[in-house]
Amino acid sequence: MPYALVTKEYDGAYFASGEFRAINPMGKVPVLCDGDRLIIESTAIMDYILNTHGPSELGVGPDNPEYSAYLQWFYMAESGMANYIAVSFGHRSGQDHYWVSDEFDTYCRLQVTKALEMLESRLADRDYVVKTGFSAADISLGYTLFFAEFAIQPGFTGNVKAYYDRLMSRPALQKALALQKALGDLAHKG
Ligand SMILES: N[C@@H](CCC(=O)N[C@@H](CS)C(=O)NCC(=O)O)C(=O)O
Repeated sequence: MPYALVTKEYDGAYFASGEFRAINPMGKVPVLCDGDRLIIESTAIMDYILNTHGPSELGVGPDNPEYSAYLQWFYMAESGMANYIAVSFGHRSGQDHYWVSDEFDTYCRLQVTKALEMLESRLADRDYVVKTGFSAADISLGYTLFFAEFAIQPGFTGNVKAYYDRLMSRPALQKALALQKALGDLAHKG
């Protein structure tokens, strides 16, 4: 699909500004703008694209026997993993407004550990979340694992490590990372 990528400087003051909060009152990225519709929450954005611009082989429907697992991982990657990683990452950043107690940080990391153990079992007999192949659930998880790797370094092993390497080597992801790097280099040059 054709799209225009608008990058924003990762700047707390700008995210808190009236200008940005008119786009996303939560002061976060990403935001999707489709015509006059603005939608936030990365998983909701994927769901929206799949349902309004599909059908796509990335979307798994109720006719697939593994539909429930697809939905579970599609949502859980963000709500049950990335959110905890974000809290822990913020806590370690040293910035006052992200501070939480050490006990809550431990709790957050435990949620991620449990989810990774669950994913390890899920991947015991398959390359992706559903046996029919790569889907939007793997995109959700791919982002979350990528985030975990640099934010809290959980040290992937076994099936999760193999899965992460498989996702990272996908040409589409490599293309997105190259674009991200090029945009970063441009921003540095001013
Ligand atoms: N659940 C949200 C999380 C969004 C989120 O936390 N975005 C981060 C960047 S990955 C952000 O903008 N953080 C800014 C902040 O919290 O100040 C989603 O899936 O879109």
